Amino acid sequence: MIPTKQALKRAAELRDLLNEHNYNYYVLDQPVISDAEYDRRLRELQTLEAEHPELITIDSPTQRVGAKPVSGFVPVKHEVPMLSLNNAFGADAVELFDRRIRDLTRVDAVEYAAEPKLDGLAVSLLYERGLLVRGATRGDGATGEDVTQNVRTIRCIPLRLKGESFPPRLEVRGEVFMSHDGFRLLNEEQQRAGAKVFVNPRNAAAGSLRQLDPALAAARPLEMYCYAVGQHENSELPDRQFDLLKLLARWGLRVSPLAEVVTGADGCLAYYDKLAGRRLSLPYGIDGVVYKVNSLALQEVLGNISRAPRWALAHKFPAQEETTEVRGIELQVGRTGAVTPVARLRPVFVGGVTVSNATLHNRSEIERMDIRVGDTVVVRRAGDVIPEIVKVIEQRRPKATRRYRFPDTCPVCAAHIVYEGGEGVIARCSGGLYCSAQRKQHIKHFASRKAMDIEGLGNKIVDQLVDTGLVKDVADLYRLDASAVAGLERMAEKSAGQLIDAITRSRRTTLERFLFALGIPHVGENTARLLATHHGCLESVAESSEDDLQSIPDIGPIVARSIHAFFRQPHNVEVIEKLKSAGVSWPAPRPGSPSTAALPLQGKVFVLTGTLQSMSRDEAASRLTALGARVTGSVSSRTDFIVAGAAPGSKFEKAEKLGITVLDEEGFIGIIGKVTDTNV
Ligand code: JCF
Repeated sequence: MIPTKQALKRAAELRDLLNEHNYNYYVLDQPVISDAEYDRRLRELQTLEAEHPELITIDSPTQRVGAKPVSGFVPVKHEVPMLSLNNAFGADAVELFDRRIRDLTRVDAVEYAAEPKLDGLAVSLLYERGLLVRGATRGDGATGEDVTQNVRTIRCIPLRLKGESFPPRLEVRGEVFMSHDGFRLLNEEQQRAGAKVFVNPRNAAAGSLRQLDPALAAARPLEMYCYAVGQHENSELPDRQFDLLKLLARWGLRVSPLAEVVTGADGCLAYYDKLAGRRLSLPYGIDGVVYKVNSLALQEVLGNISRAPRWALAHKFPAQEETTEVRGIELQVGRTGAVTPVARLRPVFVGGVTVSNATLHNRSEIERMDIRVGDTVVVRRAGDVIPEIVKVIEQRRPKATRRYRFPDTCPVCAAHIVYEGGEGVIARCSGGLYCSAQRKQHIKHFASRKAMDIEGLGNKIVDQLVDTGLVKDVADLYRLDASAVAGLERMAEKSAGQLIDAITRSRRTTLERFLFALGIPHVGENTARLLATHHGCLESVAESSEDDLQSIPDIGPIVARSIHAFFRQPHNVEVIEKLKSAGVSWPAPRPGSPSTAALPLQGKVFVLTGTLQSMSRDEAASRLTALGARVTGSVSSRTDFIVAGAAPGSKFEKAEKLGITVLDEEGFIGIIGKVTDTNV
């Protein structure tokens, strides 16, 4: 059947509409029509095309998927080689890069186009008369593979360029990658289907692009940011890299919204710091930033050395994953008896520090991953998190290894280990304070900065004090004399005297510090502060019923039960009495100070981020809690205020996203000052 004029017109309309929607949705991330409407229009076009196959065009949105599986990929020779980038790992290398460019170009302050370096793979797109005709991988830079069918399935890649001003033949280059969410969903799907699970988003993106069946590739959540032009015909390009990016965006191609123009090495380094701070809150992985001399004329002057341009530099973040060997698996016994397995590693530099230990979390984690002594493993350290083992490289497992067996008894005191929690994941030594490991941790906690703040009472000294029997409980600290301490290994007389002075000074404390120092399970600094402000004196806390305790906002049944039980344990009462008779004391409550009266910031939830000029974060938290507010570590929809000091972190961005009130330091002081003046 010959299509009517009307059918022709309608098909063109639908194509434009659907392509426009695709652009709004996948390139701009701003959909303007609903998914349902999109699906309706797509079905209408599919019906039309089924009736009149001659209406099908190469840029029809129905033609993204549907190509037949192939048996291999055809090589593609890159007319203009696809260059790689020189890497830099520190500020010195960036300064050297900028100095060379200044020397070679005689320009004083060089402008750079800076952008994030995506952790994906480089791809070339060829457009002829605005239509996507070929997609190719980088390969070795000279020859890649034709992956057109798979590239066509990537929704943010236009099948037809927008506008008219594009060159008749245009090669665009960029990075194809997978977002963290896309990667997670894909792996969940793969796991359900019993298929291969990918190690990281980069491998998943590379594997997806090299899928032989485009229908499978279509289901992979790939994305792309474009950053360069390769071959192009009969046209003038802008004379700056940044303007080129803007032009690519006008043609409907996706470019990074984080690209910026900066000046000199300082500008580059400031950009690097900014991106490093945002790295973990971005929805996709970046492994550094890229600087390119902004002027294309200067780029020409500078040229390439071997296969990398002299005018560009990849400034890499420290690697977050490295491989190393497991030298041993040891168990650590914490203050409350929790037994945590720890891997001792051959030290490696990862995430900016040298890592020689990684947490193994718990028994089921070791069993799940089957981590063995002698294994080669991938360790990961992202941001400030504790290093952990991501996976075992089984191909590199030596012959004579054995499965790790979690013991039944505490490695320190030989008491039985009991398992708690849903799947018995928490292992706990049942030895209590008879276990010297628990006793040591308890003493370390007691002496720590936010507790009794005994300067100089470090891990090594506590270990010796307990091992020699000089200290059996925290009260014994106040009976130590300088000559006994000076007898410890590597303890000079002077530092022994200083330690005794620090212990003496710690006798004068506050109720909240003392309550925190006691190490009552589930009582952190916040709860200790609440107890101190609501009760005013230790006796009142100790005598409270569980119900009384629960009447304090933010104290729930588990915490109340733990506090109540603590003060009914004879050993604890005895140690508290010993501490008091050794002279540990705190100011009596001010008459008329609030006990259970409503506080001005009662019920308000605050999050602190960044550095404050006028006080430490601890002090800010202390002031807030004293006014009845709760201070938490992470931003959620329940957060009322976020206080952002200098250089705030990702919490700030999250708060902005959630529309939470952000206070700067002045605003914060205003609030605590005002309520302090009028209400307390
Ligand atoms: O994001 C990237 N991985 C990336 C790679 C960004 C760029 O601007 C690049 C690149 C590789 C080569 N530019 C070149 C010239």
